[in-house]
Amino acid sequence: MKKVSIVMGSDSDLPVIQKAIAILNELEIPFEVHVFSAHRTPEQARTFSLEARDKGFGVLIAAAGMAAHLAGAIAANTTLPVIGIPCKGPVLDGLDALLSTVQMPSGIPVATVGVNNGANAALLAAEILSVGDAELTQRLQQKRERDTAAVLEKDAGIAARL
Ligand code: RP5
Repeated sequence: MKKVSIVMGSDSDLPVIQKAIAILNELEIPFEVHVFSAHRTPEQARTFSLEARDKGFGVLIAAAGMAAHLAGAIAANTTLPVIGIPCKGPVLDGLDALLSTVQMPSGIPVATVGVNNGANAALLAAEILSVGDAELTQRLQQKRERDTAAVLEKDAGIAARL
């Protein structure tokens, strides 16, 4: 199976990507985690992006906060699908990172999930990889059913908590 890479702009973004890591583990998808910054280590981010396809990656996830150019900088150097996670920073509640990540010019797409939504980034990566992979498709379907059952359990228990 192709690997997923998770790149974060700083190790301070780790709490956000922990949610992605948990889901990739749950779905038995191989992954690597790196810290590269569009601004602090631009050469390393560029080299990683250029080599990603040959290194066996199928989807790249990039998490960054503030002036969050990491996902776009990675997407500029690969035709692999790139998923951006805008991370909430100390000011502006993540709106800065959201706009920096989502407002890409035509021709260089970044599939941007919600602020701090590492879970959706991992699920979207899994859905992309599941195209043409029947076993992963089945694991995704089973996860969806577990998640649905968990919500229905909350519905059944909510009255007792009021
Ligand atoms: C961004 O700046 C990083 O992705 C992080 O969200 C933010 C702050 O980084 P640190 O100063 O905590 O290293 O590039």
